[in-house]
Amino acid sequence: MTTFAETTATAPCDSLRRSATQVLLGNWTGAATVPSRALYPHQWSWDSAFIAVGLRHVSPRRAQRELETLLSAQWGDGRIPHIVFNPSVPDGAYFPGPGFWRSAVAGRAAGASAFIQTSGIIQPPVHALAAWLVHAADPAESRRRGFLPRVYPRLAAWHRYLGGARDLGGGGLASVVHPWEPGLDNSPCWDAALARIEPAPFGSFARTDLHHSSAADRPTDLDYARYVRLAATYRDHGYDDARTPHAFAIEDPSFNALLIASEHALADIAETIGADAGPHRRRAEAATAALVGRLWDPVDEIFHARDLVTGAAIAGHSVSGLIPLVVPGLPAAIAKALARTLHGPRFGLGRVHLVPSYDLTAPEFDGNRYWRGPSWFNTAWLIHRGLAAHGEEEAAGLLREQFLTLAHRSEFAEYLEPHSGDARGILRFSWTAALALDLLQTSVAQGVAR
Ligand code: 9WN
Repeated sequence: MTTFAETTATAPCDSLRRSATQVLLGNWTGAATVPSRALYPHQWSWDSAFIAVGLRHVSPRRAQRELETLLSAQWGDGRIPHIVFNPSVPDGAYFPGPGFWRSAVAGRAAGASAFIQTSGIIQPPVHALAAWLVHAADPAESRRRGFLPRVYPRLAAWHRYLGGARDLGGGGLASVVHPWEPGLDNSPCWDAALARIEPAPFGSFARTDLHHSSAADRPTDLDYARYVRLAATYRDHGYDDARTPHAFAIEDPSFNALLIASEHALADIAETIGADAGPHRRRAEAATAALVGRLWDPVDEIFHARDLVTGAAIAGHSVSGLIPLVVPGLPAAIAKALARTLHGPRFGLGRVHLVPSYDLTAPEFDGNRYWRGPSWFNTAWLIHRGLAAHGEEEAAGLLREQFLTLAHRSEFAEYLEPHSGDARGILRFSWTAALALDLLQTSVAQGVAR
């Protein structure tokens, strides 16, 4: 095993900046950025938010465009779909494509666009935070283009959807209804809930991901059969949250933490454009209390997801449970406890590369397979941000240095095996490049607010 100390030499900034910018320019389609030309040839929701955070350092105008392209596909009920399909890419290039989701027809009652084809599920709400950071990169250009007044109503409608139709548990948190929604698709945390789902017949769908990535790094066929069943059931109920018999309904800590961080950003946006910030601040405070009240585990010192079908907390220790560090009003004692967990045996900060997506000591840990152990760059960026905001400068600095070195060395890999730091998934992955650009600009000493 290579130790982290042996492999980190600070990446040369100019070369890193140049190659990260090239990745983003290469993945730009004219109106948005694809996560990867081959594996993910459309626009993804939370990817675009992370991409905009990095693009703002290259072109604030293009970063605005990235977010506005995504928001133009928003549904009438407020949801921002997790994929916006590029009509010039053939349907068979990605599974499940537009022919599976049939958004214009199946989503009509929920207000899906008749013209822009999208999926019907969602991803974590990082968008208001991204919009605020994009504005902050060049406030004069943002004001000149009326960026914030244009995106504010759409972002507010998105948050209303999450706080309304998606509060399936009635406790003030948003729920996810498909493992693709929290963005951590095959986390071991979803195993028990997924086991309840009748898989779709194996011959009824054809995966395209295995044409571009190793099968050992990806979810299994059985996972996919269950993903397909859940998505088809939602679609066949018109993507109507009240009508769908949700067999998978989970309150995820990371999803809700990002909603809270974005609600604070929405309050900042409201203040800037002369709208009423009060309701956003109050919602952020109430959701923080709900997050702590419903998902915090003071014994394990981590946030655990809650399965709404059984009503029970999900015992696994996932990186998702550390991401509430990004919540500005998180009680200081909880932030300290999360930092302890991060340094402990389950996540091994400083002894492995970045932050593993799942508990290193658990039998289900798999350092190669997607969200069952590998370290991802977006979660490292979020945790870095949270650590810096809560005064954990040393840990934040360590994570930042690791991030920049590994992003460069891995050619902007999608994810890494945490022990070796070797690249997994695909290379030239957009959010890895974008967030490297952001970290190059943001030192711990400067703080992370801008
Ligand atoms: C399904 C695009 C997306 C990320 C997700 C990641 C992966 C898709 C897939 O890729 O999910 O949405 O096909 O596996 O898990 O977080 O947004 O990069």
